[in-house]
Amino acid sequence: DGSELSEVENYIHANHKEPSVEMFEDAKGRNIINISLESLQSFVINNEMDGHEITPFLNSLTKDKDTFYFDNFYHQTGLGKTSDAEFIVENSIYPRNGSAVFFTHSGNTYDSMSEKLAQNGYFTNVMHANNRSFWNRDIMYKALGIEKFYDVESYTIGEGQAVNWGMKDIPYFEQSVEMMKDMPKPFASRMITLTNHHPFDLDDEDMLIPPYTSNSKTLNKYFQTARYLDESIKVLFDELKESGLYDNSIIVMYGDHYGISENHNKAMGMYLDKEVTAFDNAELQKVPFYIHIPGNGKGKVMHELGGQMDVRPTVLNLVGIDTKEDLQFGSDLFSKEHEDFVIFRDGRFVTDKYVYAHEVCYDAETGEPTDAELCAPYIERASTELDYSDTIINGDLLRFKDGQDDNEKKLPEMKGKE
Ligand code: GP9
Ligand code: MN
Repeated sequence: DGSELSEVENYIHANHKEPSVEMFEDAKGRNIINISLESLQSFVINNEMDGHEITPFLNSLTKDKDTFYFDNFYHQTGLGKTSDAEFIVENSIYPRNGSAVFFTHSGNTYDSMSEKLAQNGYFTNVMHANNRSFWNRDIMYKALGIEKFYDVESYTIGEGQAVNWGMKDIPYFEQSVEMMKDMPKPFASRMITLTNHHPFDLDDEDMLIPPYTSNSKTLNKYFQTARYLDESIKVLFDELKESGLYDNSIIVMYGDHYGISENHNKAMGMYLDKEVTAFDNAELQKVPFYIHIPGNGKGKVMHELGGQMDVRPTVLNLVGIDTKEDLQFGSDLFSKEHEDFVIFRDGRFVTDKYVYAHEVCYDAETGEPTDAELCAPYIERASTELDYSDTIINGDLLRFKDGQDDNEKKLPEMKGKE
């Protein structure tokens, strides 16, 4: 039954944060272009590798008057990687521990951002040049109420336009903007990049900077593919301006998960010029988060501590859609009440004062272990929140939520390929 639901609802409503009055509706009516930046971690932003800027375009955005750049933002994914990030951004609910929720719970009822946008007149879609069944996306997107999936068959991959896992990001963005021109307006497109993916292979002509030199081939190549991803975003912005879509759109970008695992701590330590501890590994889970609103003028670097869970409420509030009654664990990053507390899927967490990793409580300022008691209340809250989230997924509780019982009928029909 739905009795578990009311307990979870009470917890979530007690933690609700009011949207920021200054930002609510700032992007109302505009197209939403939400980009998953494959494997992009924050340590490359505003940084250099052997004197080479790694992400010049994304760096310039951090100083742009129309851009909010969040430099204290974490991914919250588990084994489902890209798909977990998609799940979080759509639902503001934690993915599952030890398995990919896209595979295990694609039959559930959800109250996704896409569904909410569709109900508010947006044409919702995902653009990703891979097979539609990868990560069980074709099935899960139906459950998320996404109206159309532009998969690999929507793209033409010409000579030299594929590398590594598939279509290169630059031609992918070029062809995607062509398709956007024909979409009903306003549209909400989630775009998933691919080139900056392990093992970070690139054609010579796309290497815009040399590799790093360390004992990790992976890290060495990562800087080059990150540089390529950056270039592709610049191309996207140029194409959007050329197509006339730019002024009436907002561009949201998030790193989906880490690209460099703890297996490369030694090489990473060489690059960062320090020994990489469990504290540093937690800090390295920071991924870039950008909200670009052409003409807005209020842009700045935001130090608010947040995570992927916050994307749904933040973006919906920006376009003037309230999420007060929704079952979500994140909150609006622009809200004055937003709390500095980010829980990772594996139980680690970060607050403004502490970082908890591998059962050690660290002082966030010094990175040194501190009194375990100081982390205790947060450990409790982190486990409660993760449990509530699991309860929602395992019990398919959203089907009991008001107005969701006839979900099946309300969902827009999945549109097939043209
Ligand atoms: C595949 C792409 C990569 O379609 O999203 O997935 P990942 O391995 O990063 O989860
Ligand atoms: Mn990924």
